[in-house]
Amino acid sequence: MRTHMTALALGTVLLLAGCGSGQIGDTGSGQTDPNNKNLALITGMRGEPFYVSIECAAQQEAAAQGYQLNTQAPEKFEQAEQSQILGGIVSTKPGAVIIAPTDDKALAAPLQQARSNGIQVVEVDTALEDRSIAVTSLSSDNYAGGQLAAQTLAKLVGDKPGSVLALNTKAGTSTTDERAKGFEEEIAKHPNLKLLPTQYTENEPATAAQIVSSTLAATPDLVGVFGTNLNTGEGAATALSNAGKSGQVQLVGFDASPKQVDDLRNGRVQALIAQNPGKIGQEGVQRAIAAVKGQPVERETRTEMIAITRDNMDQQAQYFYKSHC
Ligand code: T6T
Repeated sequence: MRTHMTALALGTVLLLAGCGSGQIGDTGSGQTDPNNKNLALITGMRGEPFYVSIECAAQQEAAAQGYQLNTQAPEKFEQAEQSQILGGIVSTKPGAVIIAPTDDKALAAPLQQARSNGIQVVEVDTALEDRSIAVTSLSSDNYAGGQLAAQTLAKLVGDKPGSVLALNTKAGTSTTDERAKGFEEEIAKHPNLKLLPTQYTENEPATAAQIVSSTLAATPDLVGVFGTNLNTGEGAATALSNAGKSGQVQLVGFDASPKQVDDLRNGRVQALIAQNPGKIGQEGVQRAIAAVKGQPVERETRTEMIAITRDNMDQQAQYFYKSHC
């Protein structure tokens, strides 16, 4: 089920209420020991504030419930290293693995193997294309987030005609692919805005910066940029600032890292679509424990997002991400 979006005037909060599918996930046929108190969390990238915020909340929840949580992450947002980490964790036989898969296909086989070994699979943030492997998935409604970004950008640009650019991360990243799609479909409703072909940055801020610099040079009527996640947004802000274009080309980012929040405050970014990673981490652990115990868990849950601008940022500090617990 898609969440309902309430769009208010720019400068006020745009909130997407969390909501679920109502369906119950399948815990699989492998034997899970209901008394297993060991859980694992594998995020998409070590030290990155979105995932740090998930980790902090997940650790807190696991400790409160008397569970051990082994947290690991690849150095880069990269499926080969993440699969290796998963292999090591499966051999320690936790009751559940809570994971943000870095690729919507490549992680399917190792996660299916985990499931066959009686390990419950809980997806947080990103998800596999194959919906039959995880017992439950918790994430923002990323398509709606992309639409919200487009609406926010369109309001910032106003009637001015011009081109807009979306920066995606790596093809096969379920979240940013959905954000880019929502953005593209919503921008199409604004006849003054011409959408340039979406560009992939491999999730590297430096690549995002290069793409924005070359787009600025080739597209004199560029009026807006959407960074579909933290790294693309941070890179875009750097490039616009280096070119002296901050505030002339409107930049809407996704996420709310300390750097993105600073950029919003100092006018290098005009709006951020913030997620609620703390809730995703906390509920991810709660779902994992329920699944280990054989209790029913909702198959899909969407958590809220919020559009933050300089005008309302001080009231929304609870949405800012953490760089350490
Ligand atoms: O935007 C988040 C996350 O939702 C996405 O799946 C990957 O990128 C981030 O971790 C931010 O870098």
